[in-house]
Amino acid sequence: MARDYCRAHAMELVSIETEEERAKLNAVIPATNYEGWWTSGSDEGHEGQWMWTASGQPFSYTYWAKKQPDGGSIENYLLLKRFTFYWHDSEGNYGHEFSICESTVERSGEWRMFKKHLNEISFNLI
Ligand SMILES: [Ca+2]
Ligand SMILES: [Ca+2]
Repeated sequence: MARDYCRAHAMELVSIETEEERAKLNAVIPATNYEGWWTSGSDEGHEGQWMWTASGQPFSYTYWAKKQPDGGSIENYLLLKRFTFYWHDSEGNYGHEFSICESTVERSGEWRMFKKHLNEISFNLI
C-alpha cells in the first residue's frame, strides 16, 4: 500500500492542510500517465467525512474535480489526478507506485520539504 511505502521511508502519506500548501505542491508534483498520486486523505472512517489521516485534520478546503467525490463507500482514498491534480475519491487498489510522502519530523517547511520528497520519489519510481 501507499502508506506502507511511505512508512518504509520513515514518512507518512502527505497531508495538504491548507490551500496555500496545495498550490505549492501542485507546482512541483510531476504529471504522470498513471492514475495519479496518493495522499493521506480518506473518508474510510466515516463516509463523506474526509480527513487527512496522517495529520488527523479534517478537510478545511477542497479541490474536488467536477462530479467528485462520486464513489460513496466504495471509494475512500484521495487521489491527485494525473495531470491536473484535482481531487478524486478512488479505490485504494492502484498500488503504491505514486505516493506523495512527507516527513513527520519536518512538518514546518512545506515548500522545501515537499520539493525534496517529491524529488526522492521521482528518482525512485519514475
Ligand atoms: Ca467514500
Ligand atoms: Ca471517484
